[in-house]
Amino acid sequence: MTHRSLNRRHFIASALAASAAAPFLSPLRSLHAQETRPGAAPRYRLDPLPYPADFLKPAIDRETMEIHHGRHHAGYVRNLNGAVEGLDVPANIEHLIADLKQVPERVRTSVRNNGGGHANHALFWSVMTAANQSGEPSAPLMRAFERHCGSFAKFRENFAAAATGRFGSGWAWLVVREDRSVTCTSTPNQDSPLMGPEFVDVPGIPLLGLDVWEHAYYIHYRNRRADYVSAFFDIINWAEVSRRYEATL
Ligand code: MN3
Repeated sequence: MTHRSLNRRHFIASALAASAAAPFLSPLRSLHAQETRPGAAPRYRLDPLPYPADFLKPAIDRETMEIHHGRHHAGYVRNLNGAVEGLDVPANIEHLIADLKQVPERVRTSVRNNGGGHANHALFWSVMTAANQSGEPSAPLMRAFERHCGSFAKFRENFAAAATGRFGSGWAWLVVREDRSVTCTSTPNQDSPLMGPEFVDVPGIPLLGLDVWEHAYYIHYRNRRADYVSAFFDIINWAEVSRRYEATL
């Protein structure tokens, strides 16, 4: 193992450990508590949405939320449980996808897609809230935007560009990199920055994620992804994103 990958492992592990104390990981704590006897199933669980399905409208409509959570996210969890059946894997979904190389090769692609899908959507629900509760980034996060992106406005520009520029299905991200800088990036499919340099262009700890698969916006926005991305900025749960950032400091 290279020095670099040791560093990355240490970075991911310490950031995950730090963030385990934060309220936003309470769904993940419940996954932890669920780790039971070998062979017990299901290993991973779909938590309910942390708010009613119409809580985010008009930015995101009720029907989209119901289908997205109740069918798409549920499908990732179900398929993930099928893929890891009988395997000794971490109960914490973020730990699982941060160490895909430990997953047997025959199910690695399925765990990458469905484990990524589970982790990404769990994060996604948590970083959104009603527009009148969106708030603003904490002072430390605002300083990080200024230092690493140039300004908060520039962060928004970069994040929107990552979201609208991702061809096909994928995600836009705000991540903390190993050098502790924050930056915007995107991934295809259900890849997560947590998966590391073997799997993604910009590895790191995701603070904010935006699903830009068509299933995330097509009912209301049809093909107008840019309008969906623009509306997303109104419903970012800045308290949660700031907590995630401060857990990495
Ligand atoms: Mn989705």
